[in-house]
Amino acid sequence: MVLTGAGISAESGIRTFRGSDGLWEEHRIEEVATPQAFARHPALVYRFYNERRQQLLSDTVQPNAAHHALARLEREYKGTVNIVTQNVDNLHERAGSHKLIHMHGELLKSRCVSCGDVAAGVVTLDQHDQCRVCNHRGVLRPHIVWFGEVPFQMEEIAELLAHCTLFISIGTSGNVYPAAGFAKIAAESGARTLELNLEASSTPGNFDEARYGPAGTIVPLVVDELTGSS
Ligand code: BJW
Repeated sequence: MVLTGAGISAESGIRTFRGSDGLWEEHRIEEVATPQAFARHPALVYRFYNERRQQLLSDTVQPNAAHHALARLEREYKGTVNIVTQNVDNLHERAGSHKLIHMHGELLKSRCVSCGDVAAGVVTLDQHDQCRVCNHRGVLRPHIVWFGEVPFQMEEIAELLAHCTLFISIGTSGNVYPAAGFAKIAAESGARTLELNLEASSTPGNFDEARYGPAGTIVPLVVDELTGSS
């Protein structure tokens, strides 16, 4: 089981949340990524996600060596590889990963708060958009898990945590739960735990082993070891 966070996409040009440049127009992520912020300042929140979609769809943002290495791991590893990503970008799937859970949602999807329809291929979204299924207006929100909301596919994730033999955490600071607690759960279920990060996360004690460096460099090396290519 591989858990990924914003650090794996940093070398693709997508900013992390809690790095020194991790602000959006002076707003902390906690100020724009909550249901309360969306209720109070919908235009601000729509614009935050519209800008991030524009960036994700620009030619300069491409999967990097770490995303490609994980797709190779899925193809070549002798066991099953499941990726659970906290990232809302689509760089894992563009690199060729298939067994993938987006626990915090997906940037390029919208959700109707009236009928629940989830639509893909979203570029911009605002208060006036109409749901393609129920036809109501002003009901489409980003398909994103905000603070205080329950992440997606938690039952499948619990199954993976209970049965995985190796748990690898890549590029996540360990500040946001429930993901920050996954390594501990996996370890308690008997898995070996490995952290790959630029620097130690907030929960280094949850890992049997850690390797520090840019994901684009260290993830391919670990994948080589796991597939016997080194
Ligand atoms: C590199 C690198 C390179 C850089 N190579 N590495 C008190 C205690 C415990 C919990 C709570 C609490 N108070 C409130 C809570 C719950 C809350 C929470 O955790 N709050 C904390 C702030 C304390 N959590 C929630 O509300 C969650 N829901 C929940 O708990 O529901 C209850 C429930 C759960 C389960 C079952 C039943 C009920 C929801 C959390 C939603 C998070 N949403 C966001 C934004 C939406 C997505 C978006 O807009 O993009 O998700 S917040 C933001 O943080 C985003 C990320 O996915 C998430 C994690 O961030 P990540 O990926 O770790 O990024 P950074 O920036 O923090 O770290 C980057 C890392 O990369 C660093 O370590 C760098 O070193 C590294 N790095 N360059 C390798 N080149």
